[in-house]
Amino acid sequence: METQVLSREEFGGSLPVENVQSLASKNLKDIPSRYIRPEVEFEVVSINESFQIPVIDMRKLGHDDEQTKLHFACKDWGFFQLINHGVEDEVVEKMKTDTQEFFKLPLHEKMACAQVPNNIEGYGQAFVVSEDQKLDWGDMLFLLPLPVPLRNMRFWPTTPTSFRETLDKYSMELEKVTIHLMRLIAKNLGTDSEMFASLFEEGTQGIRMNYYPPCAQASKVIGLAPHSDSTGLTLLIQVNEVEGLQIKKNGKWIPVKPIPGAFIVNIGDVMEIMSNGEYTSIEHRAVVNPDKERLSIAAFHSPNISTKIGPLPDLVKAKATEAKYRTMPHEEFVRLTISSKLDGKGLLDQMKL
Ligand SMILES: O=C(O)CCC(=O)C(=O)O
Repeated sequence: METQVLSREEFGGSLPVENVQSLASKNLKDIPSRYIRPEVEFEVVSINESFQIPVIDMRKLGHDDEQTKLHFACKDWGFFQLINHGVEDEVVEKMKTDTQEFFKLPLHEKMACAQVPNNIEGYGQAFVVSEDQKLDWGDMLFLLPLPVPLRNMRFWPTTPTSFRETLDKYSMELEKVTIHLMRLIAKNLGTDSEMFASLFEEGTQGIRMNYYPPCAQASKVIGLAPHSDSTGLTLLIQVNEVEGLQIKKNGKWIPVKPIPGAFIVNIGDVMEIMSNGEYTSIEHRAVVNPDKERLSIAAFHSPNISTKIGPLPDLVKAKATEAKYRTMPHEEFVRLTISSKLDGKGLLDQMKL
C-alpha cells in the first residue's frame, strides 16, 4: 500500500512547561501546586499481588488454547504480558541503555531535541492544553519512527551516538510483532486476518520514552495521568527495575509486575472502536517512586493514515448489531486526540454514538 505523505505539523502540539527532571534535582521541600493531585491519595490500589494481567506465549499462538486465552485477555483485561515474542534481548537491552543515556545528558543537550510549537514530536511533555491544567511528574521524548518516509530526524538524538540505529532496529522489530499479533487478533474477532493486518502495514508508530524522577511527595503526584491509549496496540517495556504502571480494574488500581523480557501489551481506543466495543481499552497510569527514578518505553501502533477510524463494517454486519462508535478520517481522529488532555477514557466518550 502506498503511504500517504502528510505534514505532521498540522496535528498540533503541547504547551511548553518546566522540565521535571531539573525541577526534581532542586530537591524542593514543597513541590509546586500544579503537580499536586489531592485525589491520588484517596484512590484504591489493590494489594492482592496474585491478581495479575494474563500472560500470553507468542510461540503458542495459533493453537486453540492460546488463541482463546488471547481473546479473553483482550476482552476482559485489555492488557497482557507477551512472552517469547521473538525480539532479541540484545535489541531490547540496547534500546533501554540508549534511552537511559539520553535522559542522563545535561538539560541543554537534551534540549537539542526539544518540542517545537504545533508538533507532537520531541523532548518535553505531552497533552498540556491549558495553562491551569495539573501536570505530570515526568518528562518524555516522543518520536514517530514509522512510516519511515515521515521520520523527522530533527528530533532524533545523536547522543548517544548509537541512538538512531538502536531506535530504528527496535521500531522495525516491534512493528513485526504488532502485525503478527494483529493477524491473530483479527482471527479471534472473526474478521479477515490479512485485510486487518494490512491496515497496520505501513501504519503509524509512535515511541514514547518516559522519565519519571523520584519525588519526595510521591504519593501526592502522578507520573502519567490516568488515560487509555488513543492508538491501536501498545507494546510497553519498563527500562529499569522500578515499578509504577497500574491499570484500572473494577474501580481499583492494580500494580503491574513486569515479567523480565516480556512486552506489556494493551488494547488502545482505535482497537476498541474497530472491534465495535468487543475489546476495550483500559485506563492506566504511572505512579512515581519517592527515592528512585523510573523509565519506560511505550510503542504505539495505529493503522495506516488513510484508514478510516470506525467499527469494522463486516463485524457490525456479522453480529447483526449497530455501530457503537462514529467513523471519521484518521487525521481528524489524531487531531481530536492531540487537542484533548489525557483524561481517562474521555476521547472514546466523544466517539460513542
Ligand atoms: O510508564 C509507564 O509504565 C506507562 C507509560 C504509558 O502508559 C504511556 O507512555 O502511555
